[in-house]
Amino acid sequence: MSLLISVVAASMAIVSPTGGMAAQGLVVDGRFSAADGGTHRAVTFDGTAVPAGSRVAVTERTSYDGTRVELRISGVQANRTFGAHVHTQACGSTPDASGPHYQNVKDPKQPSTDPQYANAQNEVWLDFTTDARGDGGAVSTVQWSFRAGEARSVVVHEHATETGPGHAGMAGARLACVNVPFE
Ligand SMILES: [Cu+2]
Repeated sequence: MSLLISVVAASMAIVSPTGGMAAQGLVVDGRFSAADGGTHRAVTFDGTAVPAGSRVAVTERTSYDGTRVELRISGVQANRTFGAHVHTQACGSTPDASGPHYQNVKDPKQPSTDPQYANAQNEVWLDFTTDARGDGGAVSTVQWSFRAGEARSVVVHEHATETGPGHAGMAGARLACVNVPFE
């Protein structure tokens, strides 16, 4: 936690050479709780893949040239590849509550499985593979900023994100979700 905060604090000192706008950031850090209908920062729907008590941290850094999102997870299933994305809605007591993926340019056809829209430049993809301890993470950098209030969570999925026509953006079941008020 303190390390992540210091990373963001350092980034805030960076000043854009063009606009004079300082970079800004936020950190969300916590443990997954079993989805029991209560209000939690982070919930798991699969206690085998993402045990209650495992840790998650999401760091967002915004600047004049785009947005960088970092996901760190620890204590989940070891040696496994998970899909992960920024979603539009907050986490809820059911996996579907987090809504579709956030898209910079919205696909008029939802759910979006067209690679022209469902791709890692138009969405924020954070797929990761855990090590033998069950720790893993990913960084995504995109050349745009989130629309206020439209990106509200990171969802961890069953498997790596697919990219082909008709399947793009799909990553299997939603295993866990962490609330992040992206700005
Ligand atoms: Cu997703």
